Amino acid sequence: MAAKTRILVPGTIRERVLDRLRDDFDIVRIERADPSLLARSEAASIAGAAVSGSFGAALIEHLPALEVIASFGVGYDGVDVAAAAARGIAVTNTPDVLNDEVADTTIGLLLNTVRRFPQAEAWLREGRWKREGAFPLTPLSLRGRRAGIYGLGRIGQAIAERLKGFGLDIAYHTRRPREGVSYAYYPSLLELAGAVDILIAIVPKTADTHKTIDADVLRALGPDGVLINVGRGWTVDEAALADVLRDGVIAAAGLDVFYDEPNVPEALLGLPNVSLLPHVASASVVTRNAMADLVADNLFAWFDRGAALTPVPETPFTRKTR
Ligand code: NAP
Ligand code: 8YV
Repeated sequence: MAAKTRILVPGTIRERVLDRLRDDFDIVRIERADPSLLARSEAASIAGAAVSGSFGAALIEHLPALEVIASFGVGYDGVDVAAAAARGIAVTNTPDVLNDEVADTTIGLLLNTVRRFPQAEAWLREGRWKREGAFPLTPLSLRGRRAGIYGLGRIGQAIAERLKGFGLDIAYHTRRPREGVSYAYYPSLLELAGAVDILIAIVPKTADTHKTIDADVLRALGPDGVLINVGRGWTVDEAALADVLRDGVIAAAGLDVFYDEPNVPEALLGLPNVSLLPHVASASVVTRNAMADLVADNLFAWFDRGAALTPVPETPFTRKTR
């Protein structure tokens, strides 16, 4: 009987990924993506990997027979893609299956930020409605606003569709204008921020997006301005954001992602005009299961048919061409 293909799984991953792979692959688990946890002899037999989180160059280098890394999540910034591409190793992610969930969460976070629903519920639960009367009217509303989307990709477009239903005017910034959309395009983030009063960030973590939402961009958003970030915390200068929220330079912010998760800056935690979520935009059972299935299906497709289902653009390899 032929030996099963060996798949490395560093750290934790949704159990459903392992359940899907167990019968067909030999799964090797290590506590974290650290090459010192895997003897050279064992490392030599690893042909694939499934990971949720980090998979660095040192681990890739330690695995001479590695062909494919299936990453859980559409953002694959935890994987050293340049190191993988240099060796002809395919990297896959989980696009599309989470678009609607993440877009739904974005709208929920926007409403929580603008209309202060978490605070209103706390008011009720604390008995203040009975004792003190109605929850104060919210100074902010979605009515009459213009939303700017920083990153009009798969998820950005799903967010825009929802915002249209709310009757909002929509604009966007990406590096290149997107064909087939009628929203107003701004060639720079600063110009977009100056033209809207809601800025929604849904860009990947790359060298080009680091702290691009800085004091200048936030100032351009203006005193009624609302920032929503569902992309990566990496994109926001959090110290500048805390300053502008404290000083009323912008009105409010809603954040699902942070620079150094799970650490959230005290300066943000202490502010009343910020709504915070612990990176839950895709975190429903149905959507996380769909993501888990796509991780597993990418490994099956690679080893059974020679090509992954959703390789990232930097690694367009097949088993034949690698
Ligand atoms: P996508 O389809 O690749 O879209 C990315 C968008 O960002 C594209 O419109 C792209 O347009 C734009 N972009 C990239 N670099 C840019 C830059 N330097 N300046 C301006 N625009 C830039 O990706 P997606 O599937 O929508 O996902 C986007 C990101 O959301 C993921 O990478 C992930 O980090 C994050 N995410 C977060 C959660 C969560 O749980 N909070 C869940 C899912 C995804 P151009 O290439 O034309 O610039
Ligand atoms: C996940 C995400 O929370 O897909 C992404 O890029 O940020 C989220 O959907 C994460 O990748 C896995 O926990």
